Amino acid sequence: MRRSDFFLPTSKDTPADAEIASHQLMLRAGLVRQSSAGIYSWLPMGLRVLRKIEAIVRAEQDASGALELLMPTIQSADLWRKSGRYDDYGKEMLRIGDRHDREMLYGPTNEELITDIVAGDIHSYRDLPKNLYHIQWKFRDEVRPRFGVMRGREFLMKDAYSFDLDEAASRRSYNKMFVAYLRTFAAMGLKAVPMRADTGPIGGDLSHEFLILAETGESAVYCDKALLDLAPPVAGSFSYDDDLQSVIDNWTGFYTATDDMHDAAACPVPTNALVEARGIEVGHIFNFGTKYSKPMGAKVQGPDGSDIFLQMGSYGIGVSRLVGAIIESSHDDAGIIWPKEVAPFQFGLINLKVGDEKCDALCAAIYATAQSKNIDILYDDRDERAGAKFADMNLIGVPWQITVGPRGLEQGFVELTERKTGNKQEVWPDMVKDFILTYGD
Ligand code: 5CA
Repeated sequence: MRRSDFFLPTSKDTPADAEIASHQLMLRAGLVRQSSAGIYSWLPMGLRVLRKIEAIVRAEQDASGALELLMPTIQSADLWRKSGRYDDYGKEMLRIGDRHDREMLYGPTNEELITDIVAGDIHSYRDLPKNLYHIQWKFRDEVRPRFGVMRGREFLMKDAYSFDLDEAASRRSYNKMFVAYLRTFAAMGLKAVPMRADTGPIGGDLSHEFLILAETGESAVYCDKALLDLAPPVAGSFSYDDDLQSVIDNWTGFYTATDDMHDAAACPVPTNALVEARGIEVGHIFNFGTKYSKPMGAKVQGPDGSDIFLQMGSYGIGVSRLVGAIIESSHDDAGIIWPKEVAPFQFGLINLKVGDEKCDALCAAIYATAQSKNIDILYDDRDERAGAKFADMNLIGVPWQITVGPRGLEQGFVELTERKTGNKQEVWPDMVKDFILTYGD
């Protein structure tokens, strides 16, 4: 992408209404614009990142055997009356009347809708297990939307719903998602900590939250340092056909606690092995038996011909929240530092002297090289001061910067800078091209 063709409104000024780094940087780096409280438009740069995160989530869900579908954002109130949650949800639910005065709502989650679909179309134990997911916008009329996309009112969630014949099978479905979540966050370059959690309005008695650690996290957490050193299960080392209980036991065998649970005097972990941090909840999984299947009539005929209500679980990932959470855990004073797995562009090409024949020609060649391999590159071809171009490239956080200027070229080199470390190397142009051509191999 040529910067001159792109829509990337960046700014040097810290927006007054943004309290935390990720929110400030998302506005300054031109990722989002607020349209009303807790509701955002995703500009082209922000959308690129959102799509990358979505793609990683989708790939890991698919690998675990979950099936993607797409349910609507607007749901009927009647469905929620069946489960009893229409009244329970209170003011957090956005209620809408259609032209026939039918009561509708903007879905805050989808347990009712998916259970209704399954109740209508799955009738035999032979059709189980099933895990169905979608990646869809949700609306929750949060009392205090804040921190930009981290606690929005409209937000993008991946939500999966498992249906099984009995509790043991339902537990296996839960375990699969647990492992898929460990892999999903690792694939984004993140370290996520699973913690036993409350179930709140979703219900059930088995639940885990996945937190990523960052100073501005909403919850204070304590955990055994050893948990942070665990490597997530890699392909080949496990199979989704196994019950995976030993993997889960390994991950949940460490001490973790939230602020209110933690008692320093009674803590089993010695102080020097205890991590005290703050966390951002990026995922939450639940197992709740027949809480929805019973009232919504989701049952199958079992092997002996009797009716059996389905055992269910639901599994959420905050896709739009992750954009903020990743920035929160990966930035510096100059701007965002994207992990390459989710970066909107892998390379930023800076032409220090637009109009100089040699600079223009080499930049065009480097740009073409990246394009030939479908590697995302942002070419800053604007006639701007060098300082402004560097500041912008640091702000938007592209992993590698390639700087082409007349002085370097006279001696035959260009500069390659790693955003994360700031390490600079002077290299021959052909080496840059080779680096691009072998990038990610
Ligand atoms: N039905 C269940 C699982 S599918 C559910 O709704 N779980 S949840 O309430 O925990 O939400 C799932 C994830 O969505 C959370 O872990 C969080 O990452 C994200 N999320 C929840 N509320 C918001 C919000 N207001 N803004 C941004 N992300 C949110």
